[in-house]
Amino acid sequence: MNESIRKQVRNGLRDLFHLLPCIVAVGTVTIASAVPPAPIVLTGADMRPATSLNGEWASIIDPYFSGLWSFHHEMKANGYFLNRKAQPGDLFPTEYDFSKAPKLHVPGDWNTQRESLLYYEGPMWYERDFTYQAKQHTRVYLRIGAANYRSWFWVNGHEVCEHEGGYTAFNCDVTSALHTGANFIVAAVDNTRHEDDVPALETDWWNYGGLTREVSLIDVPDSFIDQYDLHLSTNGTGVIEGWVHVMDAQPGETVDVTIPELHAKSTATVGEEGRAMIHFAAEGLERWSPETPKLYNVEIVAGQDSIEDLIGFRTIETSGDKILLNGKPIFLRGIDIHAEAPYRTGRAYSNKDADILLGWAKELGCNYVRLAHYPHDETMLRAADRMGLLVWSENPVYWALEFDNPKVYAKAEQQLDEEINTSRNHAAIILWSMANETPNTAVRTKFISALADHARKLDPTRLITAALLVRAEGNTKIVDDSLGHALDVIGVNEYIGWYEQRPETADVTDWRIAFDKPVIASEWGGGAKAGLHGKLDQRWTEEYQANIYRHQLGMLNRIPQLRGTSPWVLMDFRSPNRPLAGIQDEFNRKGLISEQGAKKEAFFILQKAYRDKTVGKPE
Ligand code: GCB
Repeated sequence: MNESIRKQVRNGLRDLFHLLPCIVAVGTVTIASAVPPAPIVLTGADMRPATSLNGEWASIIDPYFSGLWSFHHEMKANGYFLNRKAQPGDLFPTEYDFSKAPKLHVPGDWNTQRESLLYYEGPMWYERDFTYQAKQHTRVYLRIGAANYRSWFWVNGHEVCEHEGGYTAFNCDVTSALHTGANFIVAAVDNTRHEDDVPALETDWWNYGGLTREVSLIDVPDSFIDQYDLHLSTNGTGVIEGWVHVMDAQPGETVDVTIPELHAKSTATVGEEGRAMIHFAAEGLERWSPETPKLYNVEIVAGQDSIEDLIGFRTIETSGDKILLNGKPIFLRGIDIHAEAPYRTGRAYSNKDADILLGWAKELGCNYVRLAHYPHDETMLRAADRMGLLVWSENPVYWALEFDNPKVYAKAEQQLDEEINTSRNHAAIILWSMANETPNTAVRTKFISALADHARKLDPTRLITAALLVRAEGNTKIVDDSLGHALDVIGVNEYIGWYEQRPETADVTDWRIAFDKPVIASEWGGGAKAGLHGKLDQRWTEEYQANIYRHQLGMLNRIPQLRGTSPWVLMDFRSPNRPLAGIQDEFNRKGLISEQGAKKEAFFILQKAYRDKTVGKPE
């Protein structure tokens, strides 16, 4: 291997894979490899009948990237993607055997499944056998709920897709790679961090690697409904509008959208781009809201394909500095949440995880949650729809990225596309957040403003936000980050009493906000170890944290445009930035609840404020 290629391999094969599928010259051998088709984004795919591939997968750890190297250079003896079994008389040794390899559970990060993998960052190989019965006129998609961060998939030795981005679902066409009978699938997932990734090198959460969300096979007819958007129009009462896109639609094909409970039906013809525009009156519709999270069974039929989704209908707008839900001003009583699994720790993925996390938010008295700092999975969104929790959903543009790099922009935009097109029918989601705490520079503002424009084009029905850093002059907090111009709702993060000054400083802090727009106090708080008690001024005690909450809550009511708040954070979560032994032990301790479910004193302070509605303007 020559030195330059060696270096690229060390860098996670990043550039190498971007050069491929072009021709790669290695010594005297020149090999051409074909690119698999790009994965597609499906709306409502979690509602389709599916063959689950969850369960135990064989795993091979590959810290030197040998398996990926072999794949791209046809040194197939070590090409794990082939899932080769050693044969008598082989002229080369086969130095791996998935059937004897240790197992990893899918879904699930690898870090919390095996002690030796807690800190592992690099490629991991996965393999699973399954049987399949081929059907005529059917396409089969391999649905990956999320794979952090880069991933490659092979079915029976054929590469079926590659993907980048650790928090969004994608779907790979595996139709031609499958056959009736015994099949196998191999995946390589690499969570190596890079400066030009989204997020980049540093985050304040654990870089959990692996097939972290569900994996399944979905059958669809040759022509099928891939994406749709159905929402309540703000221009009329009870009018449902939107569109349904049919992949490879026949000319003149019609689409039916029916809501049986309302006896409402719309039939529309697919236009040139495969889209049928929907617009119909749904008399007697009960609007979705936190108090009445009404969901309707909606049936969509196009040719041989049909899908049934559970959708709530509501409107969301701003008017001056107000947020209007269903036309009425609302105050968002919220909490920030990471996708950290309660009790067992690791990346959250199940209905049970979602029910516990969002159940705690309800117990706090929330009507809203900020799902930080990346798109959470469908189980969280479905639970939020069901429980009546409004959602802030976030693209993983976090802290400092290479904002001047067009490739980084493309990665951020791709993840935003996947997030919106997967989740666009959740009534719970009212805010698309473009970013968290990014430096106020011209190049950053251009980057995130372009993302905001893109999000508006994809989905003009929701509000665009971002969590901004706040600057200070004495005891005045100033919100004038130029990115505010690109947002509908301004999120502000500050940590008075923790990273700056004392909790009491909040009592004498005032705010100057340069935008006539609603403001959400999107982060504030401080750390406490559950069960550690002491004086009010003793850091890490529950008393210190509770004191921050008391003073912050008093201050928030003096922000005239405040329309919501979500302190940091519901539950303690793993972060390598938090090594303080005996207190943090690699957990960010700003949770109101420990990862083992112990509620800290501050939980009850916030609960009382939310229940008594002493924070925020009366609704
Ligand atoms: C922040 C970040 C959040 C961190 C938090 C902290 O400002 O947005 O991701 O975890 O502060 O605990 O420092």
